[in-house]
Amino acid sequence: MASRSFAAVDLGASSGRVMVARVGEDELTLREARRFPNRPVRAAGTLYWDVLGLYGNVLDGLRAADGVTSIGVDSWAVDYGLLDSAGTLLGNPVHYRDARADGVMDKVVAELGAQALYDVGGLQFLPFNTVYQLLSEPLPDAARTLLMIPDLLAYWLTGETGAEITNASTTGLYDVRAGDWAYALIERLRLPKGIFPPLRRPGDVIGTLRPDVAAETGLPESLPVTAVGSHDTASAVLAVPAEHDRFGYVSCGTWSLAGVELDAPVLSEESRVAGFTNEVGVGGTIRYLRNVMGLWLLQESLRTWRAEASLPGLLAAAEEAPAFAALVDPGDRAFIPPGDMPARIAAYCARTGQPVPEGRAAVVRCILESLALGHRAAIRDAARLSGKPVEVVHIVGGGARNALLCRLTADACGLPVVAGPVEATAIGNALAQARAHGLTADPRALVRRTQDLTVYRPRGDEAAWDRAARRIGLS
Ligand code: LFR
Repeated sequence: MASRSFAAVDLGASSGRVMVARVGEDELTLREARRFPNRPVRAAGTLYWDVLGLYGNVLDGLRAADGVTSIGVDSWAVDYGLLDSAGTLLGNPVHYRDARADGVMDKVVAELGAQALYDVGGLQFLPFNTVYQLLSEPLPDAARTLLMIPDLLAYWLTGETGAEITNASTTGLYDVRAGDWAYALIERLRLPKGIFPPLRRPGDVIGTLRPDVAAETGLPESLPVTAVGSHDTASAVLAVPAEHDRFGYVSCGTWSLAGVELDAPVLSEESRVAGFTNEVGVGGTIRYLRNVMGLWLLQESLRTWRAEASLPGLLAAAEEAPAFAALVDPGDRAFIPPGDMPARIAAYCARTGQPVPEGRAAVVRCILESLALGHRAAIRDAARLSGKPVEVVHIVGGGARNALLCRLTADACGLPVVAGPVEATAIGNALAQARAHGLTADPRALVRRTQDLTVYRPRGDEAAWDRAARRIGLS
């Protein structure tokens, strides 16, 4: 394929961007057309995504993306909008960190049985999975179509509805073995079957721009919107610059999604109890991984301290702070909602008989060591439960920029860590489009050849990490 440009619309939990990627058989460069904050809004007690604000920013970004061959959209998973019969959005999409689904998962599990649910969807039990959000309140009578967030944006761009499978696989209502909506489960839960739109796969052309969108962005009406791994993590995993298949990965941003790539799901009881998910990847793979709380712990601490600007200084101070003074289990559900994170960390430490971290550097050290332990446990458990050997760990996404976290992860895992690319999600988004439009190069080899990567080698002291992991009940 001769070099072409692709617009990658990538919405993360804390920021969104429209990137223009130039892709050829031996070329991959990125230009940022627009970057914007993603600020959830609490109104009348409910936490919402500002989805129209995000879409407005996407249109502004596309206006600065002339000359592209296609557009792809990805975002975080599990959240959705509902359309009425005229295609109008009913209500504002609710943020997965809202409390509305609290307690729903436990009720559904009590009624249907955890293993029965896992056997169908293969999904880890997170209280905010789409299925529990949908069951948390009566659906509006007028609801006719459910669209996941990237599918909603693609609908606004093209007028076409559908459900891209990597994101559908995070709903809990997708049958991971059959590769279709889990209609029997949907019926048992008394959800209306008709709201789940036809599935589409990365590489499928969704449609071309609506005339009003073309007029507003200055892009041609004939421009296709191509389905990508619309779940951001699926796009990020496609961009892991692995050399062979014996790798683990951490897609590290607001969440750390840590695990391995498989050809088939692992649906055993042991896997369920260990908290593993079998999300669909690009190219029919399975992303076998666990959600580790991620940089959210740090982001919410900085927000509490109103100290966003002082991160570099805090990381330098954390590097000097005493090791293993206090540790938290980064999978603890108490850390999910927004709010005072340092207070929750202090409460965790007090509850578990550890010294409460004194000062910001100590809190940051605690967070980063705890995340490194979370990465280690997820990768080791994933390898053990799937039988897939892991010889190297790739960290992609914003966390690849955090040298201390990468180094601690290498030490904790006792394996080399390859960090980068930072914009893995946008790159994976663009590469899925490029493949659909004629690229023949292996995407991972192309990322490896063209992007800046940093290698961190483990510095020994495995016994200390083993002891630390045991303190918070991790492997
Ligand atoms: C990461 C991510 C995770 C998903 C979480 C909630 O951005 O998409 O994969 O579990 O957000 O949607």
